[in-house]
Parts: sequence; C-alpha cells; structure tokens
Amino acid sequence: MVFQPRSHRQGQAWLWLLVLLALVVGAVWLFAIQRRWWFPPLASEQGAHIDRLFLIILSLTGATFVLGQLALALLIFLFGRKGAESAHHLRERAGWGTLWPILIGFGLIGALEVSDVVIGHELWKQLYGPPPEDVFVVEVTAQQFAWNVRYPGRDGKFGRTNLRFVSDGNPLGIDPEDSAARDDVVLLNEIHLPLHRPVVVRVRSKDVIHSFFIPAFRLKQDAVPGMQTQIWFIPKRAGEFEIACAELCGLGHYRMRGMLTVEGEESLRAWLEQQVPFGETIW
Ligand SMILES: [Cu+2]
Repeated sequence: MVFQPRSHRQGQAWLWLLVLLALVVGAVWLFAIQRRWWFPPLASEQGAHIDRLFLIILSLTGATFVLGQLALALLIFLFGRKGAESAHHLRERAGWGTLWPILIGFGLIGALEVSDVVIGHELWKQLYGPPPEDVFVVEVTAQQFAWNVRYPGRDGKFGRTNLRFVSDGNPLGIDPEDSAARDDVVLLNEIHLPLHRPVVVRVRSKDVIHSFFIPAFRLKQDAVPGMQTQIWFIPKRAGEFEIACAELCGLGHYRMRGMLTVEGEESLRAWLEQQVPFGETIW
C-alpha cells in the first residue's frame, strides 16, 4: 500500500473541510434563510401545532445529527492515524463506553415521543373532537380524479345520497325525492370557506382511498370509501390556497387539484347566492 505524504493528506483534508462547510452554509441559506423549500405560510389556527411539532423534531434530530458528526470528527482527529503506523485494534469492553450511545438513543426517542404525544394529542382532540357551535359545514367527496364539494344550502341540511342515483349529472347520487337536497350546491374542485369561523369538513370518497390535503392549513385527512370522516378547524388568513390529493390514487393522481378560497362571511354568502342549487340543475 502506498502512503501519501502527510502534507498532501492534510491538504486534502482541508479541501474536504471547505466543501463540507460550503454545503452546510448553502443548506442553511436555502432552508433557513431563503426558505425556498419550506412550508407555505400558515393559514389555519390548528396548523400551529403541526409547525411547533415539526420544529421540535427537526431541532432535536438536527442537533443530534450535527453533534454526532462533530463527535465523529473529533474522534478521528484525536485517534486517527498520524503517521505511517497502522491503527491499533481496540478490544470492545462492555461498560459506559457502549452504554452511553444507547442511552442517548433512548433519550432522543423518549423526547420525540413525549413532544409527539403532548402536542399531537392536543391537536387530535381539537381536529376530531366536537366542533363549537355555529360551524360552517361543507362536504368533500373525493373521486378519481376530482373533489366534489357540497354545501347544504339555505336550509343548512344536506340532502340524502344513494348510489342508485349516481349519474353524470348527479355525481354524488343525491336523492331527487329529498326536499333537503334541492338547495344543496355542488361544485367541482372549488371550496369557499369563511375567515375566522370554525369549519367542519366531512370527507368522503366515491372509489378508492384519497387524502384531502391543504398544505397551508397543515391539514391532511384520508378520504376512505364507505366512511365519512369529520374534521374541523378555523381558517385564519384570507386568500387562495391549493388543495391536493396526498394519497396515490391512480394515474390521474397528479391532477387531483382544487382551489380553496378563504374570505369574509359576507362575500362568501354573496358568492354562495350566485351558485346554482342542485335542484335547478337536475330536475
Ligand atoms: Cu386522489
């Protein structure tokens, strides 16, 4: 084996150190300062829990990773081969030397689990617990590859649905005999929600499993055929937000995209008034 002269190896080491430093600075600049691949700005009240949890997990695992790498570098620096002599073989002895990495590992897992359970449980209770009074209700039914959105209309009641009535003009199979169904408003890939008011979304699916995902709300709920899942939250920023499907559901999964508009109560009412009730489209 040919050993390179020491000065040569030192030069290489400095070069690698510089490359590493450039990578770290670049990553910090891109992710922490530029925030180019970061989350979109938060737009729901409940989403703050997710952001907090994400930051805790990222900080804990990030710090452990950096400290681990630094410890590795230090050990190489202290005990690495200095000259041409070969490395010593150290016999492993059970004791603190082997115990402390295990303790650190369990400590980290414990800290992550505790924050996960404490924050996650609080969020879970909110999202799936009973919603407050005076909620705005909307039903979202996923299908390959679109979101059917239904509003209960003036009577505040959704009409019955049944598979028997499903047709091109009636994608949700709304029962034409049900008087509560006449004023329902059904739209495609378009949701309007009120600002600062609790919203209940009833998530359903017509075919396969989809996942109703609003990145700006940090909200992701599976749409499971045969089930109606209810979730509630409060939009806290007006604007337009993207809705995506977060469950690979078929060839057209990528184009299963919707638009959510959050606006003041009055403009939402005015917009709803303009929509054609389902009864007028089918009867
Ligand atoms: Cu889908």
